[in-house]
Parts: sequence; structure tokens; C-alpha cells
Amino acid sequence: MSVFAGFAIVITEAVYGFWKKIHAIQFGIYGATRVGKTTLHQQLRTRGEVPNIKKRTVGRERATRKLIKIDGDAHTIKSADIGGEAIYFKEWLKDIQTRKVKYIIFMIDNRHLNTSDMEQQIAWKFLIDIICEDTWPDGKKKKNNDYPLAVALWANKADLWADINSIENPSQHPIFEPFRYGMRKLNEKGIPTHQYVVSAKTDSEMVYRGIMTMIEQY
Ligand SMILES: Nc1nc2c(ncn2[C@@H]2O[C@H](COP(=O)(O)OP(=O)(O)O)[C@@H](O)[C@H]2O)c(=O)[nH]1
Ligand SMILES: [Mg+2]
Repeated sequence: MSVFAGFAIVITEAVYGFWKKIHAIQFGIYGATRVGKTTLHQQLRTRGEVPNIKKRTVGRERATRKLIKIDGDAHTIKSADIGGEAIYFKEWLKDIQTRKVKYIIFMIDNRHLNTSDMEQQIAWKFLIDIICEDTWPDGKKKKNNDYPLAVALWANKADLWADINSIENPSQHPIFEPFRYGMRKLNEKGIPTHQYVVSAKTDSEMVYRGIMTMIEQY
């Protein structure tokens, strides 16, 4: 290899590394109220234990950039914090449509295991329906790149309900059971799904690894 060719490769890699850092990948983070969406946003900004969040998120906040750095790799993602109450579901849709969201994280926690409350399942069904629909609500037909590359289900607050190291196959955990029908619908539409167990409040390493895994595998 000539000196020039070697030099060109080094330059190309440097440029690619730089591009990866500045080019923001659009992420959409959704889920019912109090599952930990705002905590996850804090975690992506501050990297460390996040204090208890008491304030409810109102409407849709402006999308902001976050640098995701792990194992010597770095990407920039962009996401907007949105409230999880049903009145804000239409803001999730706007977020997906206006930013052309590429990766979706739907957060759940363990509350649905102990109550007959269907809040999280209803939020999931709403999300599945708007993703799988062939048209936008304004009647415009979706193009191929209007669909997300992957949808991840993140079971949050693992510090409260799981001994992470003892979960052999997280994707088979019963916490995901009520959400499997929706995952099947996404798969039938050609959209891959990914299940992940995480603690957004206490484990920054897991959060960053989860984001990186999505970007790299899908
Ligand atoms: N133990 C624990 N609590 C969490 C975790 N993530 C969020 N919480 C708590 O759950 C509550 C709701 O979190 P928040 O981020 O406001 O949820 P949002 O409504 O989805 O934005 C807050 O009291 C958080 O401190 C977690 O990973 N572990
Ligand atoms: Mg919130």
C-alpha cells in the first residue's frame, strides 16, 4: 500500500468518526406516564445517577442532541421529551412524523405486572397502530423511509424488580408478555424489535449500551 493510500484511509476514518459525532440520529422515546422517560433524558445528558423526578412532563419539549460514547465509539442522537398521558399521544405522532424518527424506544416499567391497569398496553397499542398504518393522519401515503429502522421495548426500573445478572435471556422475560402481540405486528410489517432490561435512573452504562446496540444492529 502506498503512503498516499494509507494516508487516505486514515483521513477517511477520521472524517467518518467526525461525521458520526456531528450527524444526529433521530430517536423517539415514548411510553405511558411515570415509566421513566424524563429520567432517561436526564441520564443521556448527565451520565450518572439521576435524582428523583417529581415533575410531570407537559406536552412535547424541543428535541435536543445527546452524545452517546461507549467502548471508544461515539454517536450523536436527538430526542424530545414528551408527556405519557393519553392527551399527549398525538404529540408522539407529530414527533415521529416531523423529525422522521429512525429508532423508537418504548419504555415500560413493572407496574403492569401488579395491577389490572391497562395504561401501558393502551399506549403501546396506540404506538403500534401509528407505526404500522400505511398513511399519515393527513392522508399522505408513507414512504419506505417513513418507517422506523427498529423499535425497542425497554423494561425500566430493573433496580426495583430484577436481579439483572440473574436474567439469562432478557428478551424472554415475562415482563414483555403483554406486549408480544404488538411486536409480532411490527415484525410482520418488516420492522425488527428488540427487548432490553434497564435502569435509567441508576445504570448509565446499560443505557448507553442499549442505545449503541440499536444503532449498530439495525
Ligand atoms: N427505582 C427507579 N426509579 C426510576 C427509574 N426511572 C425512573 N424512576 C422514577 O420513576 C418516577 C417517574 O419517572 P419520570 O422520569 O418522571 O417518568 P416519565 O413520566 O416517563 O417521564 C420518578 O420518581 C423517577 O425517579 C429507575 O430506573 N429506577
Ligand atoms: Mg416525563
